[in-house]
Amino acid sequence: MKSLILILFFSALLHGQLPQDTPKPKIELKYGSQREGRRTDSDMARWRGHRLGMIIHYGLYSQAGGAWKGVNYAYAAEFIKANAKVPDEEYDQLLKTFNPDRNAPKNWARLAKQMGAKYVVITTKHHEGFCLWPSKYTDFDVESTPYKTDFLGEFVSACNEQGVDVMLYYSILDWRHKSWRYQLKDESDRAEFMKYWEFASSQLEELLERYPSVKGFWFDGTWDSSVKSNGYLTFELEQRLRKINPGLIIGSRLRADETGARHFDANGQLMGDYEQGWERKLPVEPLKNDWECVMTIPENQWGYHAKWTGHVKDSIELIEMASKCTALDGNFVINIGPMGDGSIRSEETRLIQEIGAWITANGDAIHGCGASGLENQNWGWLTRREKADEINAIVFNIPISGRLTIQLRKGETIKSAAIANKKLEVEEDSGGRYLIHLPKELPKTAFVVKVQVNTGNQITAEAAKI
Ligand code: H79
Repeated sequence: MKSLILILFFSALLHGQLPQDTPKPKIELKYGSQREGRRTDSDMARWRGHRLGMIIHYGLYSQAGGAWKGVNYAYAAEFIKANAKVPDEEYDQLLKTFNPDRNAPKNWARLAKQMGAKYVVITTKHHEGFCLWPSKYTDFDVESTPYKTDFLGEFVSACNEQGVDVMLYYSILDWRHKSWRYQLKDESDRAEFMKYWEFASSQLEELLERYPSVKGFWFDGTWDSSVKSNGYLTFELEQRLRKINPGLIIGSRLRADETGARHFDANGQLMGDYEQGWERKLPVEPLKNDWECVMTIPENQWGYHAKWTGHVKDSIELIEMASKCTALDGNFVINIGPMGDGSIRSEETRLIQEIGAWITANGDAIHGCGASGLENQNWGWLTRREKADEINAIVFNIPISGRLTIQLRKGETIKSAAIANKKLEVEEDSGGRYLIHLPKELPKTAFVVKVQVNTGNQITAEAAKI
């Protein structure tokens, strides 16, 4: 009898029938995720294929460069109003001196293209509240400055000319608008906040109507209780925007559900189109959802700061991050913070040129590629174009042995390997393991070994989810 009970117990364990193994019941949500798995339409496939982007932080804060009245504030330059506790009237003086070079929009679009960025995210309104386009809904905008004309529109046109897609950054949090609330303590707060929500929603619709070529929104400043405890508002806003442009791409940061869960609903499903929580950090393995990482060049500066502190990334570090993101099925977006007059600091110009030069030579291992379906090795990152029988081995760390290990899956074999059409010796080990012998003379920077693979029946959706 005892043994029968034991057998029944282990059999139940094996089949996952014990109470502790029963899956959590699904919570009925009205405002949660609207989709299972990734989007499969062509707009999303285009975004996913970009892999490399640029984000630009530009606003009134760009003129201050991280200092106020001669005092330097080390924390993020775009926070200068908060860092230096500048009253509105005093901050407003920056309107009078906002007069960037008229060529800035064209120059930035050209630089994005030069870097190999396939899309640009630009701040239309950051936490400070200043709008880079002439908005019907506020005077705190570019029309009230000596620049006068539609800076954002000029930038969108310049990007269109360069063939670079545009996404618009918009901060829901607004330090300037009188009706913004961090939390809703009573009915009067709620009434004001609803006014703010209508203001923000109208502005977003205005942006879509003014710039129909825009591909999506990059939302920020949605973490306060006023927003997250009213998740239905973010749901309704998402629907409202998709009505204007059904192909719109919206990151998860906009969204909260009715339980207050953000990015992922209470059932753990992603809300919006891609994971937007990868700010200045990268995952360690491919994710099941689409995702994007935004990265600063210095530690935590987005807007222009005259005095960068801490470690400043170099081009190879950023190129490796871009390669890693592609290998892990995500997009990589590098931030620049133009100066008040619209010019780009020399450190950023140099990085853009160096990254661009590398991408010109090796970009086909990044653009349009994704996870290889193989295990990444210590020497670098493996990427693959959908259904391709060619794998890109992007090498950052040359093994002392002079040999690259590649572990294929059952049924796959390597046909050949080459660096820039120069064939390399390939040695077969056991169990699908291959050793690629590197030549003595190697490029001075990261390089790509193209590996032709006989895939047998292995290339399936799981192999390269582009
Ligand atoms: O635009 C750049 C920054 O200015 C902006 N986001 C990037 C893209 C930014 N705003 N605030 N922050 C970055 C930092 C805010 C961090 C916190 Fe929080 C908000 C700490 C607590 C609330 C995020 C949400 C981390 C924890 C909860």
